[in-house]
Amino acid sequence: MPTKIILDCDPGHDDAVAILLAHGSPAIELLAVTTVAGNQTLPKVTRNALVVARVAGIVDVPFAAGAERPLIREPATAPNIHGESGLDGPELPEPTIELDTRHAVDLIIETVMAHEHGTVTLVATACLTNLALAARKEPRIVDRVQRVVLMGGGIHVGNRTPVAEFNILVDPEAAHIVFSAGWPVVMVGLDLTHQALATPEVEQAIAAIGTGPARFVGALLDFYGQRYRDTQGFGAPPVHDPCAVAHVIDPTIVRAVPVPISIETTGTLTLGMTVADFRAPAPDDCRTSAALELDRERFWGLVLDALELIGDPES
Ligand SMILES: [Ca+2]
Repeated sequence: MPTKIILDCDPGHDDAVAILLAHGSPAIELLAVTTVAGNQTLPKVTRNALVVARVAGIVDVPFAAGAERPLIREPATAPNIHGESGLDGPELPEPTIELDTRHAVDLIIETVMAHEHGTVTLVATACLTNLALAARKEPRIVDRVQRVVLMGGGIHVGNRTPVAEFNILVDPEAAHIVFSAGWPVVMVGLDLTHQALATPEVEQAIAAIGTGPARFVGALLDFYGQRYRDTQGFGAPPVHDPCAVAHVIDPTIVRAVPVPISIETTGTLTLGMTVADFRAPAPDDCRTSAALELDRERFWGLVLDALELIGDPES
């Protein structure tokens, strides 16, 4: 049985790859895609999600827009990495599916409540505003979802600051709500995603598939890789978001260990830090875990297999 997921995202180059992986993997049933302001403004990331739906040939999954800003803080975007559109690089076709009229928070709640207890996984690859609002609006979902798997944070490294990762830093109060809600949380942070580099060999393997979606991903990675080289000193770009989807598909590819994790919401130098306590073995009731080890080859194998399976929807 494939795992049912709701994907909450802010496309975003790596979000686009996450959507394609979720759609193309036989191990995943994509129930809904929801968007939140992050890499770019809400209208831009929402449009981008619909663009990816067209490229991937997704026609029967609801897409809904959510929070247009963090709970408390001022909005922050990442045009330095994702460009003015949030998805710069490839030509972006006109979307062909309509946005669901519901707010993302309501779509998340209704979808979770409509499925059997313990069968829906929430996958978040953006700041956690929508998930926090959903948990507050309908607290029963906290017990009802199987777990939350999120790309964000990091144990030993940040990207937006020395110790904070973008998704967590943009809305640390929302992250605090999600990490302390009581549902199981798997944090797929920078320690893990910095191992998921789109090397020239990976780009060549994607190009060799030769389909429209593969060319789209290639153009995304060209732009994204250049920005990572120019602004962050990476030789090849870390493709963060599909790592969270990969953990759902196969936890032996993205390996996590239980550890208590708290979110810094008041530090002057450490705001948005995901503080993990490795001083002792995690207690039995620990609900959080951190992904630390990636099987790189099998991870890219999942992405390539998904692209192969998606084929050429527009031809
Ligand atoms: Ca993202």
